[in-house]
Amino acid sequence: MKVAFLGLGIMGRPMAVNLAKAGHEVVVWNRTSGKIVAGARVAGTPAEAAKNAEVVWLCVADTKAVEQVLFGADGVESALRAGMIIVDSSTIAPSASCKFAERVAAKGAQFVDAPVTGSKAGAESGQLVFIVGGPDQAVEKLQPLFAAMGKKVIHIGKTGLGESAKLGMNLMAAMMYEAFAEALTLIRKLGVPPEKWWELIQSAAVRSPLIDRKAPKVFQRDFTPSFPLYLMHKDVKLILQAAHESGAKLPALEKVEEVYQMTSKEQQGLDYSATIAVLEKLAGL
Ligand code: NA7
Repeated sequence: MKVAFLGLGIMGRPMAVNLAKAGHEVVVWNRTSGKIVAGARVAGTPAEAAKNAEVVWLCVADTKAVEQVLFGADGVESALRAGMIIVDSSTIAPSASCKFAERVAAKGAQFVDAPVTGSKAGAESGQLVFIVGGPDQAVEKLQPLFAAMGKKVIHIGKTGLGESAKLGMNLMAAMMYEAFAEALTLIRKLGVPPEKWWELIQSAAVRSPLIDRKAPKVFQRDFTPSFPLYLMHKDVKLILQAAHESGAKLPALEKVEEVYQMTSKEQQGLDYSATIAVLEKLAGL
């Protein structure tokens, strides 16, 4: 298929690489120039990338970035045609996805929200899970592209529900990591050897694949970003916004957000596991 891929960050670039590898005709664009993808042509603007595309796939930082790429200067909007499908793998506000879908539909194109889980490693190995909201027939047409980048597609329902489901999942990720980080801080203060404690966690019901991935790096003080702190903070704020809009109350997540607020500017680009440094500082460790 002819695909324009917009946004070549930690997630977007390997996704575009896998599309090109699978034989699709890929044109890429990134806000900051200089990023290339083997087998893909580089376009100068989102509009140019989208010009002859059947599918325009976005993976950019946040709601504002999606709006700019779609509707800003030289955005995709001017290239929209009937039958075109816009797919957004960025994690953004579900209510914004619905608004973008309406604007895109005014030009006869369709919008599918398809945020992902699987992190950097999943994007590189083509093992992402797509969490999808949008019309059945558009989602069906995208199957060969999903297959090139991922191992599973969960079609949750109508537009916006992919993002809503992703926010529910990331709420758990932020809180599960916070639980681990607070527990590790406490046991160190109490004098429990961390390696003995980790042995216990590995044998207990609280064990989780998420913490299994994060903990060894935390023990090595390796905060190389797999999921950058600034993006998890963005998601925590999106979750609180969605809670506000829907009338849900999330008192524990509000507290977690306070921890994110205490992170330094230097920590923003590190993995979100670096939030443990805030707890360590508060504990005098
Ligand atoms: P990264 O690695 O931080 O990459 C972010 C990408 O978004 C990168 O290509 C940025 O371009 C692009 N970006 C950021 N702001 C804009 C604006 N305003 N306009 C156009 N492009 C922009 O993030 P990930 O790849 O880990 O994550 C991407 C999404 O998936 C995000 O929503 C996550 O929560 C999930 P740059 O190179 O900085 O010019």
